Amino acid sequence: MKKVITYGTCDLFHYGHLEILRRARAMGDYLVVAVSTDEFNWEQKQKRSVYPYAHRAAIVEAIEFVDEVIPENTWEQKIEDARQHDIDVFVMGSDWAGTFDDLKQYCEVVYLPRTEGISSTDVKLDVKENH
Ligand code: C2G
Repeated sequence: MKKVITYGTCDLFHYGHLEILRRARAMGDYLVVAVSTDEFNWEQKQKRSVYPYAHRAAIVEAIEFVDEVIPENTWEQKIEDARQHDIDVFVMGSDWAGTFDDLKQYCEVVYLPRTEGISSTDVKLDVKENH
């Protein structure tokens, strides 16, 4: 079984999130998604998500082609995750290109083109200005 993993905040879940998860899953037979915890978002990314971790994780877990959801608590857990989950392919969007190349000694590392024209930040701005 070819196992794929990807990481994300997945706040205000949108089409760009769906598309990266769909393409990641298509690269193997089993998809693990590591969703960043509220603490990680604030402490490491200075981001406060609109939806709490429990909701973001539940939405991702409900997607039919997502097989497993785990919490992302630290930047450094990726190597351990790759080992523990016997990961074959690590996938991220192209905005992260090159960032996680250290994982290449543990698994294939693939950066896929971002879906243009959508982001959680864009959604927040759109709602604030137009709705
Ligand atoms: N993404 C995408 N197209 C978009 C928006 C996001 O392909 N229009 C991808 C990103 O490149 C990323 C994934 O969707 O691979 C999740 O994006 P975010 O939820 O914004 O997560 P991020 O803040 O990038 O956190 O350790 C890695 C981090 O947890 C990733």
